[in-house]
Amino acid sequence: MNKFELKDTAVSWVYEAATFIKDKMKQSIEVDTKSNKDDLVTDVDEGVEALFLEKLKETYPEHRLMGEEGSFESIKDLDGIVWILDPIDGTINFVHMESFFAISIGIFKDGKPLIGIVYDVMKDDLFVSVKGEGATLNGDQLLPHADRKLDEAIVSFNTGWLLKDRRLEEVVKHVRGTRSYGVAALEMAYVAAGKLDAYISYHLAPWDVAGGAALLDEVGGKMTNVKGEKLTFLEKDSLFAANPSIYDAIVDVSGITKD
Ligand code: 2AM
Ligand code: CA
Ligand code: CA
Ligand code: CA
Repeated sequence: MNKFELKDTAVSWVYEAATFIKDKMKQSIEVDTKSNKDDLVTDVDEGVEALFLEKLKETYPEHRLMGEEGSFESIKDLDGIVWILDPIDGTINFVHMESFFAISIGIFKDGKPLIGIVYDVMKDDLFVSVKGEGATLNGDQLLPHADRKLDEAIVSFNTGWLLKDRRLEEVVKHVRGTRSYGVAALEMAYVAAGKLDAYISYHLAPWDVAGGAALLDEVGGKMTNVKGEKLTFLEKDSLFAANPSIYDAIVDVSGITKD
């Protein structure tokens, strides 16, 4: 199996899933909560995951799926090829704003990213990476990160994390601006594309980060958890993804990753 063919197939399924999502948006969407009031799921999230399960069974029966809406339960390791799927990343945005949500896929081979896809469905922005081939946005090659000074940086995180870790106040004070989009995969893609300079979260799952991590790997982005440790892509964890030229500066002013 050729990595370019695999990428083309995955992209075609993402477009099919996006058409399904947009059709459902014209009808009615069933919204449920999972663990708490900000943990939403809809029948559309589940429908997209079912679409990928079906496609994989037909086309690549030896590949495994780790999706947010249930298929993750059978995945205990990342041996062989594993598709790590967030069928809709940014479900709160999907339900409330009908925009700013993404389909995110990281196709991993023996625990390492092979292909990354993050698709902003309503904006029609497609971020794709193939290992060793770099990353693209709508077909245009993403450039390696330009050097950035902290006082010219835009950093993204959910404002609620300030309540959990007051050290983020130092980040807010030292950067040009902060943003909060509520869609981790897209925020990581924006860091990969240099539209944002860093993204921080204290609670994400493998499917939130796998697609974005594949993109970031291909442009030389720096990515750890907020303790400065490597991500495993098997457990829930925090995330600190950054243009490598400001990662250390954020650590220096705030102390995150220390202790
Ligand atoms: P989701 O929309 O797929 O659930 C919101 O800031 C970001 O964090 C989204 O990418 C969201 O993914 C993710 N997230 C992870 N765990 C979450 C949770 N328990 N509740 C809400 N969002 C969560
Ligand atoms: Ca969710
Ligand atoms: Ca998600
Ligand atoms: Ca999701």
